[in-house]
Amino acid sequence: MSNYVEMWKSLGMDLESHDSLCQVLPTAFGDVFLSQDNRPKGMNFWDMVVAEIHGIRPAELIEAQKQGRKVFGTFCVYVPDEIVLAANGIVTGLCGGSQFWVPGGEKVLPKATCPLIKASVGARLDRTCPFFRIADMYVGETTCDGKKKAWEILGQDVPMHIMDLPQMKRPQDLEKWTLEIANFAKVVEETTGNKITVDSLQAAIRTVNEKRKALARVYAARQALNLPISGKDALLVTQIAFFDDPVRCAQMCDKLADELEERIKNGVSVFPKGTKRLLISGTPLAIPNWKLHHLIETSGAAVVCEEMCTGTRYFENLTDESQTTLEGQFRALAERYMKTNCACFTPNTGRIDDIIRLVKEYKADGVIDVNLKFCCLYDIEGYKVEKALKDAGIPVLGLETDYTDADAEQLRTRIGAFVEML
Ligand code: BJ8
Repeated sequence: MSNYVEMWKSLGMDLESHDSLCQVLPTAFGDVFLSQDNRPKGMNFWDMVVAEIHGIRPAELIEAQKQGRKVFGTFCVYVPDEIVLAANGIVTGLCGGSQFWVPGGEKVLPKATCPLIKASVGARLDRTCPFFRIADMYVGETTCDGKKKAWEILGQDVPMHIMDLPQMKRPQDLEKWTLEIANFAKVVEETTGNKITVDSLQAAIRTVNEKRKALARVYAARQALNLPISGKDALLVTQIAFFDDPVRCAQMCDKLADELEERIKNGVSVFPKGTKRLLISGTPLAIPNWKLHHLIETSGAAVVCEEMCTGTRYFENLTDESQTTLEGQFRALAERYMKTNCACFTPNTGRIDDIIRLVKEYKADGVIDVNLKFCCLYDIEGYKVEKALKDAGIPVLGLETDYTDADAEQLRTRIGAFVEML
């Protein structure tokens, strides 16, 4: 990634510190991904993207900014990309998934904060992530308490817009979210200088729907009994989807899905017959958090689905494309996004229904319900999730972890025992 030094300098990044991150990433990626046998050829694209993760896409974003486009950094799957695209803006995910950034976050946040939040704040304050430097505006949301308060620190020297997400799903909450989306549209129009029209929003809704359909095709291939792709590779596809251009993302996912469907026809599997199939539910796994998938897939099991925001919560449900007024489109977007079941909602029984449905669809032998340390929302909801799964006769293992490797061996033992029991 050394070709990008001048670009990083111009972004005001801390090059020395950033260098140490660049040094560890290729080894980690090699150990986790390139060590796998018989990977789909289509994964070459994602390997290339990761090899240049702080280079290729940031360079594209800077180029787009030179053409007058604005970049919006987001942290949650409830923020509607469609609104930004409709004003010719660009969306990039900003959630931090590396322990490398956590100490930087701990300088200003309590240690007892979820690692995703600490890493995101650390990446910004330590100036070691180009995406944080490039974004013209951050878009936060009122999901968990940790994020809400972190926005006040993150927004100190960058324009920050916060979407007030309802925490219940009553009719008045849908009304409120529709208004919140309409208000976001105004903010995006002001920031980009572009008007959102029925046509531009229609095109954006279609673009994002196509991306969701393509991701769904990749996931559908994981429902086959012979698994054409590992859980690690599928997770990587989803993680990169938060950063990539949505049209290219859909094209690459469709190409990969073609190959996976062909593999299924030809009986090609990346795991031996009889490998136990696990569904993972819980808090998101932001890039480069590959820890759990790697532990599972080197412990004799395969991950067949993620009921996570870096998984099905990202692409399930499409937005209605038939609306002909902006009001109707805002409402359609609100309806689509309110179908997502995050633990920040109460009650959130829809998530339990989702998990049980996904277990059947992906023919999972068991579920690992994972929680990022200090995420109370998913931790508390874990009680009901695990009870419902047990009641349905589905084996479940609850795990809590963070971004460090300190608990890796302990987790491996627990995962191994769970797989053995299945
Ligand atoms: S829709 S899961 S992306 S809020 S940051 S809640 S892990 S303590 S990320 Fe999320 Fe949107 Fe919900 Fe998905 Fe817990 Fe950490 Fe909070 Fe987190």
